Amino acid sequence: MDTQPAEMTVHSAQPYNAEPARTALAGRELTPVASFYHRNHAAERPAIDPATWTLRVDGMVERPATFSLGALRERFAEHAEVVTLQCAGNRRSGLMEVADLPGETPWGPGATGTARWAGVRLADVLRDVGADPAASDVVLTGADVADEPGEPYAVSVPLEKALAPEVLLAWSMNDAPLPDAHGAPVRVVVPGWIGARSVKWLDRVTVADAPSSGFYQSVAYRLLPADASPAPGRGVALGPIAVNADVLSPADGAEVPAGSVRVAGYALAGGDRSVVRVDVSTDDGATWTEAELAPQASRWSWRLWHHDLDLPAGTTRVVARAWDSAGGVQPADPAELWNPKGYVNNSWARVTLHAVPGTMER
Ligand SMILES: Nc1nc2c(c(=O)[nH]1)N[C@H]1C(S)=C(S)[C@@H](COP(=O)(O)O)O[C@H]1N2
Ligand SMILES: [Mo]
Repeated sequence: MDTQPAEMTVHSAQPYNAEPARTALAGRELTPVASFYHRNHAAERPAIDPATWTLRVDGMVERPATFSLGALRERFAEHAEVVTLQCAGNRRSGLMEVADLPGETPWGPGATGTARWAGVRLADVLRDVGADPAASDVVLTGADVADEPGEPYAVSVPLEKALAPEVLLAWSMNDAPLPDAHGAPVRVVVPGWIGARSVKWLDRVTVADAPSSGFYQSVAYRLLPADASPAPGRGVALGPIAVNADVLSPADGAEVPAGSVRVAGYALAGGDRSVVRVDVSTDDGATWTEAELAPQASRWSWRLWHHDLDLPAGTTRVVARAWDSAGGVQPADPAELWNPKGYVNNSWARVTLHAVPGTMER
């Protein structure tokens, strides 16, 4: 795996929010850790000693329990899954071109990445403590506390998803120990759901009869109509990712030799849907050609695609859109998608290429 320090666009140093260039994600089933985006809410990463770390599991359970890392490893079988994480704010910059989103991070195309995560199934832990089947939600709390809102990072997922076999308490990423920056010693990985549900630096798992009342569940990560303002409980809590795709290479604005140019990207269906088709257009969606889809590493990972274009000299805007197995297709226009927190920009992917005639050295 690539260990070179990758160039990241740093949106903020504290909290550390950074994304790779789109080309760093191109053509790879697994994103090297050095090119994996970072999305944090607290200025400081919590300092956790894995030797003394414990996970508390409580709430509506028969036997509340505390597990050390060693206890998790001994008691439960290890499972690995290739999973794409994607921040709900990925591609927010496209919404900011429609109308400003003050205070929100202007993510480009890189707030997403795919890794092989290994750890134990949350379901196995919940069964071990006797989670009450009458419960509805599982609250996942991290050890990090942001000054605003001054509470630990906590969100919830429905009990049904928490019990699904793909949801992991992961201690490894791309076959190496989970890096501190990505939530060591243990983070949650909730495949198919927005990145916000994959809680890092996991501290506590609480079985409950309601979603988390914390800020990150009740105010943030909710989709609001364009004319509403965020307030507790308003809007729709985001869960499964909406079908999305992007062009990953060439870079937006790249100069390429005229003639045959390979355009490559990813598509992600989200939830338990799958990508069934990706189209490419060079006439702003008047006509489309189907791209070639690569085999998928797992049902929870993105689907890489490519398409060879024959580009005339001059400027061409390349547009791509994906379809999912529920018949969902990406919408054309970010203006229709604009929302007050700037989530879920899944409008058509667009990059502009400048093709230069014949004389370029190859
Ligand atoms: N404890 C904790 N978990 C967290 C966050 C956080 O700030 N604190 N950010 C969430 C969000 S919004 C995303 S998109 C992913 C990002 O994971 P990464 O930084 O490993 O890429 O972590 C999620 N889990
Ligand atoms: Mo996120």
